[in-house]
Amino acid sequence: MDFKVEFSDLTFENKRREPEEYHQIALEIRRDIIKSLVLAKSGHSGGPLGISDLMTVLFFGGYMNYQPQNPSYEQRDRFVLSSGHMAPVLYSILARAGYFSPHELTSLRKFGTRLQGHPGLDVHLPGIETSSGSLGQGVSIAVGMAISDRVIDKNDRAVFTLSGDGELQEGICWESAMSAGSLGLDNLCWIVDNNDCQIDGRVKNVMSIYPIKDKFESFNFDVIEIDAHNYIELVEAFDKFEKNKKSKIGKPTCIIAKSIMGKGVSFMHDDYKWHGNPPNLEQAKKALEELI
Ligand SMILES: Cc1ncc(C[n+]2csc(CCOP(=O)(O)OP(=O)(O)O)c2C)c(N)n1
Repeated sequence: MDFKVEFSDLTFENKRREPEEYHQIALEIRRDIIKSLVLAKSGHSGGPLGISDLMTVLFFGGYMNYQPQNPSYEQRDRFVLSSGHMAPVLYSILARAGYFSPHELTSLRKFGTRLQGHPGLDVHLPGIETSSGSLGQGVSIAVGMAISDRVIDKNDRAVFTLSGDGELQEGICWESAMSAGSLGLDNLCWIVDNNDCQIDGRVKNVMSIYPIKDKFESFNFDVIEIDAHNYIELVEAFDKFEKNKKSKIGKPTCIIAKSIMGKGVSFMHDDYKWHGNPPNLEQAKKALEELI
């Protein structure tokens, strides 16, 4: 098949933008996801595509304080991808932010590279704050980071973490939520990727975690429900978190982001069977034709 995978050199600044600009960046991120996965021949397509809009606003909308040229800059905000299997979206975001060359995205899931199937500290990829992939552990680590910032060091840093909705079936998530809520960690923003899909089907059918909002509210979170593909709602949600943190509201923020697995690619749209599969060459070509 006549099909060559190439990555652009584009990088993006971290600043407030108009919705159309976010849309264009998110398209680049989605193209990266498809390209890196078709080369890897394994990995997760659906979740990363579904959360691309949110990740774009978070990293390229001026909501996180970070310095790609100085990744361990002490005052940086931290992002923990608790759904470690969604690594392709994080790798693309970090490359496009300037942490490493976008050409490194060709090495996803290859032996000995820094872009392993799940983020790992052992490979020293700039921008990765912790290893993750064992569901539930990332959120507990993020809560630990938020405790060290707010309770021990008393600094102004923020901690963002992203978990899946299926991931909420792990008991450790609720221990983490209880700690965060009872300690009033208003420097913590917990994002739930609510696509209602998980590896074996619909979350509500496999083992329901609904109502998500009531559960987080009962643990003292300020809960915001949004459409994860609406840039206005995304911006409002992150603005609200900033406000909560600044005014020291005494509650962590939870953003329930209603997303669509496989968003942007017609044959993956809202289909849990794309949770853990890569596109083949033909499918990648078709997906890239749609992502323009
Ligand atoms: C502790 C643990 N158990 C099982 C898995 C295998 N696993 C990886 S992703 C996944 C489903 C997660 O569903 P969800 O969080 O909704 O992610 P999505 O399908 O939306 O990508 C499972 C069971 C794991 N990574 N960690």
